[in-house]
Amino acid sequence: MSKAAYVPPKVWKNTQSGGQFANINRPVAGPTHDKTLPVGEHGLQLYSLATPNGVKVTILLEELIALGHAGADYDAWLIRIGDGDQFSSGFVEVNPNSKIPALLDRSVDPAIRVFESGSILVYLAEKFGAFLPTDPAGRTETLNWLFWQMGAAPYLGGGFGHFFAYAPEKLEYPINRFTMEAKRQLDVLERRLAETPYLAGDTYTIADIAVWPWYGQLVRGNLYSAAEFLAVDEYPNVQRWAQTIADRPAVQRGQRVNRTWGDEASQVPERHQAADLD
Ligand SMILES: N[C@@H](CCC(=O)N[C@@H](CS)C(=O)NCC(=O)O)C(=O)O
Repeated sequence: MSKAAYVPPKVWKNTQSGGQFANINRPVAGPTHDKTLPVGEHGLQLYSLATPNGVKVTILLEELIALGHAGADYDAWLIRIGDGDQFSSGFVEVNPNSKIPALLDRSVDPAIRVFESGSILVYLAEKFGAFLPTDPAGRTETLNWLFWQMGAAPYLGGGFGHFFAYAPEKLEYPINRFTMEAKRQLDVLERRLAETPYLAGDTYTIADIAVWPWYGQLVRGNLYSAAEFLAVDEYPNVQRWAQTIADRPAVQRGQRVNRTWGDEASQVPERHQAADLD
């Protein structure tokens, strides 16, 4: 028997429709409770969780530290988004959008807040002069792919991933629509990475750091258990690039920070010094 078609009311009403994350979805912004954020001893205070958007920042910080930038040492505090930590008054002061990752740079006076993972990557790359080329062509191509990721990934995560993995029912229309788009995006990357080793050209940049946790992990079978469904063998250049990045020690370290799932040895819920990862 087919389900009765949904007829939208004249004015939308908030009826929870279930599915993973239903408990944190709400139609308004702003804090739900008063709570200040913890502060550690380093200049950089990161408030995050090891989701694809979160690990972009910890991977870059670990890369900067590996390059010898002592000022990139950081405190990483856990924000449990399933428990609503992103709605505390302290978090909302750092990110009015209530999403991880959020960074507070207290090494400058007054402190600078940085939210949106793409903005955080640019901020850190410029602060330390690394992973963002300075010549106009290289810088622009890096930003092209960084902004591509910021615009594209919601179709992968909020679209494909949501309906394929998390929605309470398997619905053919949205799964088809977003699979079409996810595969198109993978083909965009495949064609680019057939031309150059990294997204912006010959060097590894913040564009690769932004795209890898989503599309690199997808083709490596680590996102939504969707590798077979998406026939990821069709994207050999994306796979080659994804493996090259996965092999970097800083990428392996960065992925463990603020992680509270998977095998226990890989979990580092809070990071305050390099030794926490050793
Ligand atoms: N465009 C944002 C997206 C951040 C985002 O969606 N974060 C998710 C986790 S990956 C989050 O905090 N969700 C909690 C919520 O929506 O309440 C960025 O790149 O920083």
